[in-house]
Amino acid sequence: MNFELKQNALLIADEVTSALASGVPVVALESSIIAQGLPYPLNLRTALEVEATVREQGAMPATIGVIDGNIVVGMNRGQIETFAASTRMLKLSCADLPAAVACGHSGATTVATTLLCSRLARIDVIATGGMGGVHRRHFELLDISRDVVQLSQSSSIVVASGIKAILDIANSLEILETLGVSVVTYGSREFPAFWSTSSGIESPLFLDDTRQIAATLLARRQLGLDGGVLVANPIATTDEISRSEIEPWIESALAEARKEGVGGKQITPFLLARLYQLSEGRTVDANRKLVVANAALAARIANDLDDCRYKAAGR
Ligand code: PSU
Ligand code: MN
Repeated sequence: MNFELKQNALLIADEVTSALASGVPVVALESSIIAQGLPYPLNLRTALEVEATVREQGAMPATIGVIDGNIVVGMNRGQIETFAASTRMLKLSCADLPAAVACGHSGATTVATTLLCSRLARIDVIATGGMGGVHRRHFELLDISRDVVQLSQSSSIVVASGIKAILDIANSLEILETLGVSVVTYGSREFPAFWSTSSGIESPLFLDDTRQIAATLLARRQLGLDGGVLVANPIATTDEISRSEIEPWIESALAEARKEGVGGKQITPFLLARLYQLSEGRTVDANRKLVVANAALAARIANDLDDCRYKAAGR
């Protein structure tokens, strides 16, 4: 077989290139939440609302996905629509990305892959819904999201509403600490639980000044520390589903996954889809609101990051 590796599989949208060149803050957005995390057509509505929110804050959105083997940084509307409507888009984690690039496949990027691709494009800030972590069944099947490992190797900021509540939040925080990721909760002392403001766990750090969050990433770089910062942004109390209400649904979705033998990269989309049904749409509505709020906060942090750099350069 004649096989030639492409010279440059990184396609950065013109708008994003100009923003990066002229110092307009850029926020990277993942596409697995579109292709696997939310149902159609709410996934499309959410993706567009997230992009519009970033723009309203004076920043440039860059939704990332892999199209025919190219890493696209700044997907256009048609591309986002295709990802939203597709029922069979691949979910690409870091282990899958090289083969997708080599073979010319298309697929959606998780937080982990988005971290990898956004570093290639020199984008420092990512917004998502909920960070991956240690799965609750880890004691019988070791399942730890690549999101955690990748953030420990990427000098970036991920803004999320904590770690998804379908996971083992306490152990996820432990492994983040082991790997040296800075975990900061914005505006609260308690670490949030994705759809709920409360996890019952005190946050490792809390900061309510976005400039201090930006400075934390720069301080990591000065200290020569690899890896980045997870910013946990609690869902608004008016939008949340309380922990006591959601926990029985999570338990029954987990029991179903177990019965049906769902595992690997299917488990997260399966649980999110079951919770959508069990909650009669409430989890998805909350998910949409929290990811929009995370995008707004990410844009402000990206802006502060640029200001900090500007000052540090003594200009
Ligand atoms: N946040 C959401 N919905 C999602 C995700 C995040 O609100 O669907 C996705 C992200 O792409 C994240 C992935 O990286 O879930 C985690 O998957 P896994 O547990 O297989 O690593
Ligand atoms: Mn996994």
